[in-house]
Amino acid sequence: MSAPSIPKKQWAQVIEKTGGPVQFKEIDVPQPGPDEVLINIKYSGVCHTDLHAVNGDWPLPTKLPLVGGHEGAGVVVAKGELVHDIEIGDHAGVKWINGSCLSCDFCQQSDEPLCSKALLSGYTVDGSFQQYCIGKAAHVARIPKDVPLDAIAPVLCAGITVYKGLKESGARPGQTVAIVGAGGGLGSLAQQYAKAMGLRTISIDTGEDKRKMCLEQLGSEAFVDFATSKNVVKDVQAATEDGLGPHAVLLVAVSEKPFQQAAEYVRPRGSVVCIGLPAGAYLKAPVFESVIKMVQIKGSYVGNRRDSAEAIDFYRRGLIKAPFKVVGLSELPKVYDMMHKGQIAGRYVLDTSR
Ligand code: 8ID
Ligand code: ZN
Repeated sequence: MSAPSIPKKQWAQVIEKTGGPVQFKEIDVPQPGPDEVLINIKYSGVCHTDLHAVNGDWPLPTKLPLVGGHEGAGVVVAKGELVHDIEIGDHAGVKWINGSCLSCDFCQQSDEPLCSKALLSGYTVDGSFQQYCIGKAAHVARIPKDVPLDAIAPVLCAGITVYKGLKESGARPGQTVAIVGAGGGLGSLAQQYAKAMGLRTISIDTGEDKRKMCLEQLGSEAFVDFATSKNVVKDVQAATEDGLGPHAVLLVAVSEKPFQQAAEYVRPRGSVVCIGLPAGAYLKAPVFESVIKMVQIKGSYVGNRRDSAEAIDFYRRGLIKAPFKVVGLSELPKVYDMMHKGQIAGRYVLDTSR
């Protein structure tokens, strides 16, 4: 294949300072280092993490100026001289873990997200809200050519993260998982991965659109509306066949309250997996019930390279169908606005050509 021509300038969404605004403007196309590839991003999903980064919600500073985005799918257009296992023309994805040291205790055991030197796409290094993005070759996701780049984009963070979270939950086929924040990006994919893994799901979120999507499109057996329910704990338990509560809870909501409720409705010996990262939030659980019910509470953070490849393969095999809407890269501020208001059912994906 002849080398593609790479422009000097490109369009990107950039913040100059924490709090925004996000500016759609022309910036330089970066050049890959020896162990890096340059990916011509075609589509990028918008994750709530990107909005946390704009707002400065977390106790970890971002780089500035910053190009956000970490669900970027596209085509490799250049590579450094040390890169031998991915070729120009291959399809590849920029995920949250852009790179890691590959030699620390955690990297050696395939726990790359725990590497203290991990580079975070759209946070500590520029991400996928631009037409040309750099990724460390060891970490970019390999995307088979028969997989559509728009649909796979949300899998690159949301899909990998919920797939890993479901594995961490220990729930087994036939058991029930409550998905809290089920109507959002992670939540919608969580229902599909759970179903593909033989798990049953109860969805918790709010509004008619999200109820319909969860029950009619994504395969949940029950929906509890946290805004209208008089007693979420009772309603979630009542949604399980024997009334004892779900075997696991996946917390992907962006508010603190559900992080304080889950241990109350989870089934004895069940697990509560915390994934969502609401600003300044604390976990709370009654010690007495948690002890006598032998409840496990844990965190789960994206996934390693193997989890990423597996999550993509679930999609490739036709097991994952979650709704997404495509809009232009220029429309990112509108997407953030809807996300902030909780108005997005599923995921928005940005087309970087407009
Ligand atoms: O590796 C990780 N742990 C990881 C990876 C990726 C994303 C963590 N995250 C974090 C994000 O930073 C964010 O904090 O997961 C969270 C969810 O990301 P998202 O799915 O991209 O957000 P969304 O699409 O806005 O969906 C959030 C949903 O939560 C619902 C909202 O209605 C929305 O549908 N929700 C809220 I806000 N409060 C709720 C409540 N009390 C609730 N659902 C149920 N009960
Ligand atoms: Zn994300």
